[in-house]
Amino acid sequence: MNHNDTIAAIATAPGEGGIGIIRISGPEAETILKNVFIRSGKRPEEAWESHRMAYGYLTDHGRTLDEGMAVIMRGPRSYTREDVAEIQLHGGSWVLQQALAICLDRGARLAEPGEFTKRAFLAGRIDLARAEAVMALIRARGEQQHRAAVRQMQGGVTAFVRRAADDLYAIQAGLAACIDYPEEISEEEGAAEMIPRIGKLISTLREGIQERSSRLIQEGLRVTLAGRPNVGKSSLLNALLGEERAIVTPIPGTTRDLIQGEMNLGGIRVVLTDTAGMRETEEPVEKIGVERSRKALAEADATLLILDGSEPLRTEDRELMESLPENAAIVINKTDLPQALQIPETKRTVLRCSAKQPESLGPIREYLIRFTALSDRMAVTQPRHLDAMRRAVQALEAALETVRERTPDLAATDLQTAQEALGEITGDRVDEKLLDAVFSQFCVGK
Ligand SMILES: Nc1nc2c(ncn2[C@@H]2O[C@H](COP(=O)(O)OP(=O)(O)OP(=O)(O)O)[C@@H](O)[C@H]2O)c(=O)[nH]1
Ligand SMILES: [Mg+2]
Repeated sequence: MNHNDTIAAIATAPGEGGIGIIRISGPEAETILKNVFIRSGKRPEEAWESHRMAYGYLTDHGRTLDEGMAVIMRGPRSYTREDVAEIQLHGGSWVLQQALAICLDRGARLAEPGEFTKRAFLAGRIDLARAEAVMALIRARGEQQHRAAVRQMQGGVTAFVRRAADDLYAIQAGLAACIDYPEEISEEEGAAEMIPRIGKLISTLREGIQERSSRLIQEGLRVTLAGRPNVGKSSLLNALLGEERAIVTPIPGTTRDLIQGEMNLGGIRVVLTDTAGMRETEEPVEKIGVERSRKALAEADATLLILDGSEPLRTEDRELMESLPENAAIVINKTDLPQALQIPETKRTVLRCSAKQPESLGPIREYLIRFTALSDRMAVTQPRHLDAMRRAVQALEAALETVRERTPDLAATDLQTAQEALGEITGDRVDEKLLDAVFSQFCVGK
């Protein structure tokens, strides 16, 4: 990819919209803009003022395509630090495709996904974690995801990682000094000094990782509704979602496959999974369904074991009560009917509701919301960053081991590996391959 040419793309989402924006960045941006956009009430030779919107017409060799507004933002005061032109037109896809084609005809090249942001990164305007935050923000599907993206965009992740990298530099320098100048400080003494410092850095990074909170933000809370057939799992799923997501019938064994729906609790996405009623069966389809139910149960962050309050406890209910993990709560459903259920003593949380009475579902929501609490020590949330942090911790642990064994010179390589892993997060140390991998996940025009 050439980083000195001029790129162009439609920056707005595909489809019809009130307005659509063409974005151009690079040395030819202004020339192309002047060539295609005729300002109303101004002579062509009159200079364009930077960062000021002009009203006019997009034209192609004298033929008017659309009316709109345009602006030139001369570098370095622009998103990419290059000259950037933006043309706002009516947001029809044909108009925008034509407008883009005209800009390409005048010498621009179609931008690759994320190429504008990549240029901002290469120009040193933003670090890699902040560039990724732009995409995370665009993709945010809930309050907590959005909050994490804003924190990352404002440099929270970068600051955390750079502080760790600085501590690591100091450790590396200390270690190098005692290897290079053994007359000033013995290797033994020097190494002994490093042990608590490396240990502290490891715990700082470990704290920042907070796997559970990160996964909650990225993937949401996985909640599985379990129970024998006909207790009202699908009815509860529908009632919690407020929509008729799953089929409900009085016939036991109605649900055969996993059915999922999403809701939002405390700003966290909650993915509810309704399962096939658990029972011994020889019926092949249902058998697979029961297998899938077991798998969903194993992967869940929280489980609700549904029981039918209008019937006495059955063997299947009892077996599930015994086999489900400790964190599974019991939900006694059908409280609108005369109650006939007696349950054995249990340490589990027991909730009561009726799927037919939406106002009775409050306790279930309150119970689940407890699982959505996030750690305030969490520093990184994106999978790529978590992976790099984990590798840094691993390398530091290896270094600690070597230093403890009084062979500090061998620790240097591990410390360097840790330093490189941290550098991948901010982009202080990256290769073209990693950059391409990161930016290819962006939208075109961003
Ligand atoms: N009165 C009453 N009936 C309910 C309630 N919840 C579910 N039902 C009824 O119980 C029957 C079974 O409901 P489903 O939601 O299909 O039960 P399920 O657990 O998904 O059953 P399977 O898919 O067969 O495992 C249906 O006739 C529902 O209308 C409730 O709270 N009160
Ligand atoms: Mg069902």
